[in-house]
Amino acid sequence: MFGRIIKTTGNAYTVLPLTDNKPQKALQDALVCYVKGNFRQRGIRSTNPVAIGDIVDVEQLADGTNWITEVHDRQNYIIRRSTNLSKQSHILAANLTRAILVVTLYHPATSLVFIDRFLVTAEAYRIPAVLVFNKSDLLNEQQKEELKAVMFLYRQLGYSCYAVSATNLSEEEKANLTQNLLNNDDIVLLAGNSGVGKSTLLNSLCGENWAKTGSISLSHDKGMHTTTFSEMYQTPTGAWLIDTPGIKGFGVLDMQKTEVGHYFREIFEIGKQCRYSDCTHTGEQGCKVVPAVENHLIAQSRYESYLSILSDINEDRYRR
Ligand SMILES: Nc1nc2c(ncn2[C@@H]2O[C@H](COP(=O)(O)OP(=O)(O)OP(=O)(O)O)[C@@H](O)[C@H]2O)c(=O)[nH]1
Ligand SMILES: [Mg+2]
Ligand SMILES: [Zn+2]
Repeated sequence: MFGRIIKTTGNAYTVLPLTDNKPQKALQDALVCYVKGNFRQRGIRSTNPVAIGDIVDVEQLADGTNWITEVHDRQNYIIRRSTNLSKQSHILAANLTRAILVVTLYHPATSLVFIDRFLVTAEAYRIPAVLVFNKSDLLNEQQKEELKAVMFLYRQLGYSCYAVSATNLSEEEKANLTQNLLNNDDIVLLAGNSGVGKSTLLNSLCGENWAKTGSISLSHDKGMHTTTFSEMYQTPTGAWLIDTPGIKGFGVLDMQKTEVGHYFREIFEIGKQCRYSDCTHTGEQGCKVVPAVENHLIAQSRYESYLSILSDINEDRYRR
């Protein structure tokens, strides 16, 4: 039997059988499966050998237990380091149609560096990413202006942006999000910091209170890590939405210094005119990127995110 991983909990995986690569959609046919302790995915070192969204082969034993024997080649995946410098990597999800990064500028505050690091990884693995700015109901006038500016920045770069309030999504907003992001059979990741409202948004879009939601710590203005495992749920249009546990840092993985600029769309465009093709845009002669930052053609925040990824890579080299 083969199927798609629709839920991961520690070492148990729920697999939905597939026929001709299409989900059968009969959730009662889903099997709880395990992997052997020595199971390793070739080529990728990660803390989870099997990720949500993976297509796997399952062996069903006579004693009633089900074992994952093979992970099929991944179309794509989102991978990160748990902390910027750790060697441990974690595959968030695989075989995605697109990724939605849920962001709140306040309560809790998502940093622009976090947004950019996520977008860079999505670019590197060719996964279309969109930004959903949640909790717009909590913003004051000044914060609303800030949100507009941030959305303007990312829209200019070509990323679709939505400002919503997941606890109070209008029918029109629901229809708009569904039409643009949740077509039949799409597999769509919801990612973001803890407490930004991923599970709340999922429940609104699925029309059911399937995913558990939590509260925000009053003293720290941070989420409480309510969702502890990844699970995908089907929307009324037949798309699949993946709820994931909130993540703190987003370490970018396996990138050469000269490659990082390829995944910042505007740095890539302007960087084509630098004198040297291996320019890292950090003070080389004939670099066109640094002057573009000075002239506000490239946002300061984006350049800072770029430098922060470069510095992780430098740091790594130093440690080796
Ligand atoms: N005011 C307001 N509160 C919201 C909104 N969306 C979510 N919340 C609240 O924010 C809190 C956290 O929401 P969750 O959906 O649990 O957040 P999460 O991103 O799934 O968090 P983790 O599972 O910890 O990663 C809950 O108390 C929600 O009711 C919103 O649009 N406006
Ligand atoms: Mg959650
Ligand atoms: Zn340059």
